[in-house]
Amino acid sequence: MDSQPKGPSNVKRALISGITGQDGSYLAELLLSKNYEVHGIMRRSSSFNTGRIDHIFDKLKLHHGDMLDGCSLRRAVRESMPDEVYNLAAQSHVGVSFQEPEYTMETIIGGTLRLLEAVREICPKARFYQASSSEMFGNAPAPQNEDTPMHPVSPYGIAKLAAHHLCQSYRAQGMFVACGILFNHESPRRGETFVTRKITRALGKIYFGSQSDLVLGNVAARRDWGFAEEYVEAMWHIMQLRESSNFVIGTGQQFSVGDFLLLALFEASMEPANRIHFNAPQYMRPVEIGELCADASKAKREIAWHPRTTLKKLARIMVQADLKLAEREARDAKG
Ligand code: NAP
Ligand code: F7E
Repeated sequence: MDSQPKGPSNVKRALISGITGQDGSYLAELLLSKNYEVHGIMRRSSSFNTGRIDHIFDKLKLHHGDMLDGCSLRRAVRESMPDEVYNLAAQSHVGVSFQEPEYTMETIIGGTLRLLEAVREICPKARFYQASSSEMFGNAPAPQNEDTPMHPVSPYGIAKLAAHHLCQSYRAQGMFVACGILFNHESPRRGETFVTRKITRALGKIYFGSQSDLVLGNVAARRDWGFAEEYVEAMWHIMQLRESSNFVIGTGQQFSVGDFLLLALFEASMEPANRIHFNAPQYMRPVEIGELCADASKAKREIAWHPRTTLKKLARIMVQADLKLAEREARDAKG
């Protein structure tokens, strides 16, 4: 069955897996601003998991589904009949992937396969975006671009590379399947266990007295960090091209975790040196990637995408948001 019957107004429809995540929420906002009908797949949880999309909840069409459940994915595709599918759902934490390798592989490889198959079966002309990752490069020398050989070291990176290869196969079979190889991107909506947000959230809580110490792992690791809101713009642009291909998206600037910590401390005007601990064994990874840095020249050339937010500015945005959040929590706690 082909799926392109549009509504009377010819409105484009998008389906986002992982709509409740950091990127899903920014992408949903972007697509709504472009007048898309936005559908999202959200999984059942025993507690609310819609905090990042509550402000646009009424404008979205949400479908219960899980990347492990092909029936639910097929139903979501059938009910939404999308023109564009954005596959953002994943167990996305690299550290956790060492402890939950099977679940990580299942959500990322199996989940991507199930969604690709559902699209091929129900709406083969729909365009498909895959959230590939710089973690796929492993310890390949920086800077990394679309042609850099990939040697992933974590279960997460290996799963993302397998899903990336699956996407190349479906593209070769004639589907429009675009892969964005995104480097780390952060925001005040970043999950609180990723290192940048862990740092800014802790500074806010330490400032307002609800946390005593910040315990970190390897602060020497170097990453290429950008602002998530700008990265979802790249996703959309990649999906509007005549032909699908792979794009590296990143800033081209590399900083260590320690550098980010110093920027965040500066923005918060804090010096709690004796409360910050490094190299804690529980946060060290069995295998670590030393440095990642994007060569995003293809994106600059072909979709005119370039990052606008420096790491210093990103640290300021995140610190200010987390100081406000911690202040609100402190006020609520007092009653
Ligand atoms: P995130 O905040 O962790 O969001 C992940 C989303 O996937 C959430 O909506 C989560 O639902 C959903 N999900 C997880 N397991 C699922 C399952 N079994 N079935 C259905 N949904 C499931 O991640 P993000 O930072 O927005 O990243 C989006 C995508 O880009 C991910 O695939 C990630 O691996 C990839 N990526 C991220 C970065 C980055 O720096 N942020 C870089 C490269 C690639 P809940 O809200 O219920 O947990
Ligand atoms: O770690 C080090 C850690 O967990 C960054 C995901 O979005 O980006 C993300 O993966 C670095 C690593 O991100 C702590 O060892 C030190 O070297 O914030 P992270 P990540 O692993 O780079 C890629 C591109 C994705 O695709 C992923 O989905 O920071 N680090 N101390 C720490 N990391 C954490 N989480 N916690 C610490 O205490």
